[in-house]
Amino acid sequence: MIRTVRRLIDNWGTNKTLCDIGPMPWGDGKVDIDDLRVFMTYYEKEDPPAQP
Ligand SMILES: [Ca+2]
Repeated sequence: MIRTVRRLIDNWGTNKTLCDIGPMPWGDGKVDIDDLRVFMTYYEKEDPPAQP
């Protein structure tokens, strides 16, 4: 997860399609906060907070 965020930040502001996932569904041609937001949405779905 950290590695993916790192890659996103490394490519911040570029047009790397690999990291360009937001806005959904096809991205907008640049790596920015929308992509981080989409990624976080996926992450929360895959790994929800631990139950008490
Ligand atoms: Ca984007």
